[in-house]
Amino acid sequence: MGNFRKNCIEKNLLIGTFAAIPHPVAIEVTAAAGVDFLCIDWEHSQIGRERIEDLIRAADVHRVPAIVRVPGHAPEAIASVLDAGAAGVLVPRVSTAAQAKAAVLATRYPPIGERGVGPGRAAAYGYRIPDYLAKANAELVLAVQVETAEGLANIAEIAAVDGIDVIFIGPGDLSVSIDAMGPAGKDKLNAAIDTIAKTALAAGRAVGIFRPSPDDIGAWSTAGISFFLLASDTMFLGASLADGVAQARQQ
Ligand code: 3PY
Repeated sequence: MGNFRKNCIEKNLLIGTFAAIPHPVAIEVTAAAGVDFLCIDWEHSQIGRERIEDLIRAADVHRVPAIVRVPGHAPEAIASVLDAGAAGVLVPRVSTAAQAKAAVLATRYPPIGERGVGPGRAAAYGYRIPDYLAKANAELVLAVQVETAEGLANIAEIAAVDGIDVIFIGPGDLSVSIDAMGPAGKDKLNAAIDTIAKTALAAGRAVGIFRPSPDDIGAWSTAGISFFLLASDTMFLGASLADGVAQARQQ
């Protein structure tokens, strides 16, 4: 099994960030900053399919595993980024066991799943298909994102689906979906996150979460969450620049 998937499954602390800037330079800067992995955000950025392959290539140069958040559940999108060499996928808005099972089928080759064989970059453009087939099911990470009221209600069934490595919580969407936005909704949101985390951990899954800042990583890590996506390249760029400008103006 690849080290990245092993670290996910063994619930070792992993700190990554979303990559939303469509240029390999941003990937190199992110990799140099010391992240354990990164997640190229195809769902919520202007990164296009062709560029994803170059971003993965840049991450590979720095030996940082790059997974891709696909824009939906389409098996073609999942296969396409895995063929490009992604270390795994993050599938958004998984709210039922059937959707979780479909993500497994799209990510894994037979006999576990139904992923089609292609001569992409991951398989050295066809020259190493047997080698890639032999290791892909063992090494690729499948994270499914639970971020709706329906997903919260169905978490036990979702977490029970074999082939899922990480249950990833999207607090932003979840807060909107369960009507727990802003400071007034904080306790309700935290209770929902806690329910998802406890249920997924009890089913043996690793648990991940998005955090916009590092402030409460320690608390969530104590609760058993191990796979963190901390903000994004654009968010860090904006926050750090705003801070620098503010400090400069004070002098
Ligand atoms: C959420 O918080 O809903 C997310 O999807 C994080 O990217």
